[in-house]
Amino acid sequence: MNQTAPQPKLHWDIFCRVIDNFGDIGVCWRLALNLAQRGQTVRLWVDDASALSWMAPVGAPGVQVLAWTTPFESHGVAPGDVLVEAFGCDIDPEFITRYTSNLQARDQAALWFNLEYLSAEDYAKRCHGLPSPVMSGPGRGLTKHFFYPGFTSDTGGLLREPDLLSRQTSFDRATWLGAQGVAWTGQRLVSLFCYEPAGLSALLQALAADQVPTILLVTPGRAAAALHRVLDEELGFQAMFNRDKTLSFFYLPTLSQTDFDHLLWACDLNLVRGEDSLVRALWAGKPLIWQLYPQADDAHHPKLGAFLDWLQAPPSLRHAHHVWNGVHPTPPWQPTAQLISQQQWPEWQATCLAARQRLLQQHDLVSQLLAFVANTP
Ligand code: TRH
Repeated sequence: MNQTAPQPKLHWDIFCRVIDNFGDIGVCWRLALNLAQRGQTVRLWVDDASALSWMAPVGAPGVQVLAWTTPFESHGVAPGDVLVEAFGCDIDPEFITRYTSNLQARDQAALWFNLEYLSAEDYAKRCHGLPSPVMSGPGRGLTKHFFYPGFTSDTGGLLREPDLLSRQTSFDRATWLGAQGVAWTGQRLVSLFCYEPAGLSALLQALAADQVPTILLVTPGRAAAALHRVLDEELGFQAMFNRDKTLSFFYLPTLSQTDFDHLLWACDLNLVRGEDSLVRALWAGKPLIWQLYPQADDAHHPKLGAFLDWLQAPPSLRHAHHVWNGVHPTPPWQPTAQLISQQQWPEWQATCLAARQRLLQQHDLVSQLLAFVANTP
């Protein structure tokens, strides 16, 4: 469901600091693109745009990427109508000073959002949309608003571009795989995009032990490195591991975000991580196992629990998530082959499709942002 009411054409400034990995810029780029697809004009200020060279190699009409430097060089750019601070970054005071005086001159309220991380935990519902009065600095007296993405209609929703379903419908799996050089003759396909999951060895053993031939499509970077480590240091010494070569490996280059989506649509099971790839795997509508960004205080454990509850995951899918994330390691008496097997596929598939269907009934994140903006005097 997309909100279709005509929207004012506004100028947006999105600010993004790349802390770690690719999620910060990945989410901000998708947000910028999504806004531009709906007629908005977007400047994306980012302190490290290097990943965009492969994530979004051709850019997008309506989106301008600018270097967010320290000290801030605004290059004389006047602030737009809407400000978005992604993931708790702070916009420079010079820019806020100009934004504030523009608002005062036009007698307008601030359109200033603090875009937060995605979680299925209850706090996202409680905090979504809350005002945050600015008490000091050049923006003193203005009000920002918290914008929490989420999985239910009482949150800010998920990023979903208007043409997603039509693009999925016209996607041809065999053609796309051929173009990537994957020699696919009907094998089960599993994508691997992860950190260093506790359950990697268990999953590889389970896939190799299953009767169905599987190709693991491995993304570069941490996922490929983690795989090599497990193969070299653990499984390489086990004579029985993958003896029949049921499991084979295909190493991918970095893909554009568009092709990363295609990868998820092409696979039968997606192993994803972080934030943006989880959302994309949900839209792919295939079984998925999510690795959360590991946090020192195990804050990712309740986050995983909340997601599995929302997903209405059956016990086998919960178990796979727990093993994958090292939440409850596989008890020694449980054969790892049970972690994943062909019998579970229909149930996992039905669960993920039902979740996708629930999400499709809700407003997407950009529709909600636009509605919020349209309703602000
Ligand atoms: O890279 P991530 O692990 O990012 C994470 C999360 O954002 C998390 O919330 C944050 O706390 C942590 O970093 C520090 O995973 P994520 O969010 O899935 O982002 C990956 C992006 O990279 C996503 O937009 C998809 C994109 N991508 C491609 O475009 N091409 C590729 O080939 C690959 C492997 C990824």
